[in-house]
Amino acid sequence: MRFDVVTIFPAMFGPVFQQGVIGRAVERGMLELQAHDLREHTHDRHRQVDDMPFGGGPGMVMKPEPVIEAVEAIRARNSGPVVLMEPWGELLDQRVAAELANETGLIIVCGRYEGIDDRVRAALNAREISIGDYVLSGGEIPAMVLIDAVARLVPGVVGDPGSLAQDSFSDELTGWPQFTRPAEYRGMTVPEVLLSGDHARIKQWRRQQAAQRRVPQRKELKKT
Ligand code: 9D3
Repeated sequence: MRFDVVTIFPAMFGPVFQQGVIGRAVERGMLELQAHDLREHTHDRHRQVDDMPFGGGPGMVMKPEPVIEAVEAIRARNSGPVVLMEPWGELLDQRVAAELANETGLIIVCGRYEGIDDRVRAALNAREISIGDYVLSGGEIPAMVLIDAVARLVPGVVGDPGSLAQDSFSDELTGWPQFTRPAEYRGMTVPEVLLSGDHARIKQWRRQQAAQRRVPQRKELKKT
């Protein structure tokens, strides 16, 4: 799967795409990730990517032409849908990530300032996605979150498919309490059942613990 990101801060993406599961998948050629500098698609001397909002008001708005021309340049290599990272977008969840993982690629535009000129959304038939109801300073970190969530669903990216979606999405999020050696540390012990070797009892204990984690702070993590 191919991810092309349009941003005024392409350097933010280098280190993130070189680490861990994603970094290894890039090295193995399963994923292609490229960050494109929006300023490369300006035509004026000041390489201006923003301008004052029509109608007045504070802040600046991302100009439409550099964004549309950047996406047009990427189109030759990436036929996937365009996603605009915007704080008012559709909330990212595992269902949205799984849907996007079916694509051969994504073209992701990171918003900055007060937002992107609204003609871009219509012109590119773009989907707007937010990662949650809190205010960040731009769409770059949200784009990294989206790429991580989608990329690990691409077959072969996560080495052990058993560590992916075991029984359900909510189980994958919830999991159960984990312990490793030593069996006792400063008087704190590991639940006896995990040392018992009784796999049926262990499975039952883990299911019950996972259910308990969904109560009370995350009641919305129902079985799906
Ligand atoms: C009142 C005007 N605000 C937007 C309706 C201004 C504004 C706040 C924050 C404009 C841009 C931003 C920067 N955030 C993002 O670009 C962003 C974001 C976020 O802040 N939270 C969660 N998901 C995302 S995706 C992109």
